[in-house]
Amino acid sequence: MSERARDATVVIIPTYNERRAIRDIVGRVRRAVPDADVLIVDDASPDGTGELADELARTIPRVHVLHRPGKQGLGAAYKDAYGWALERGYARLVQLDADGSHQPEQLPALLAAASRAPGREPADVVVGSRWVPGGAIVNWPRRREVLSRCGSLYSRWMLGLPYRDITAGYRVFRADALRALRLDEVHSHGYGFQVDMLWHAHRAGLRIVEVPITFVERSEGESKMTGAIVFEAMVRVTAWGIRELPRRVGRALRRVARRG
Ligand SMILES: Nc1nc2c(ncn2[C@@H]2O[C@H](COP(=O)(O)OP(=O)(O)OP(=O)(O)O)[C@@H](O)[C@H]2O)c(=O)[nH]1
Ligand SMILES: [Mg+2]
Repeated sequence: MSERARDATVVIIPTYNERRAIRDIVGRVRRAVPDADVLIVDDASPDGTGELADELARTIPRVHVLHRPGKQGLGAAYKDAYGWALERGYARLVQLDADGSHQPEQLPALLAAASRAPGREPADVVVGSRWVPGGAIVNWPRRREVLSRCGSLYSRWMLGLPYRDITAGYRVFRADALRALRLDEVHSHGYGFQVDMLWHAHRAGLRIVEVPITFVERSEGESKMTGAIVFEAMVRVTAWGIRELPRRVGRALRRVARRG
């Protein structure tokens, strides 16, 4: 591993049929964080995103491509990408959607929260959050906003998580922190994957910080969000919540006993 890689950041961009968006987003990432590498993780997109990604990797420095044999969901793509990045010794891993919803221009603020500063410990996990003060959404249909807010609220409540945006996909992980997680226990695919990761991180005692972002509705390509993805997340969060219940009740009782 080179000296550079030891303190380097890799921005992971999962793609499935994002041919119309990928060139623009890679350009924006390179401009916003010139020192960071980019890893495009493509699941054999039928629209040729993978071939375009290869061309970008040939022509733009520090752009890499990980090809996967077929569409197996966002969770599987991210886990492969984490493995790729940890093997190569990157210090920070960023998750960023290809569709422009996560603005690369806001990445320096997220990365700053993961760095040491006077009087502040670096966060292990930084979540680009729509639902903290200063966060915003642009052009999102009311139906999607309601779904997202309800998803976060439900997960907060079921799992007792103290964060606002639980399903957010714009995140920074410090590599050391990611290594401390049992990734083999994370099996969710769609939104559920983001909840699953945050819940694992929380239970591992990692320092999780939310930084406000402006989330922009995709302008190109098609959504991969399906009813099945929402259903998967709901079923899993409900099951985890029920499994966690005895522990939460135990903690609450101990708190009451200490006060009494
Ligand atoms: N490699 C890979 N990427 C995926 C897969 N599913 C979605 N993606 C990518 O993951 C990112 C998020 O997916 P989106 O379709 O934008 O899902 P979303 O953000 O929940 O919903 P919309 O923005 O409304 O479309 C995009 O960059 C997709 O191309 C998958 O199975 N494999
Ligand atoms: Mg999207």
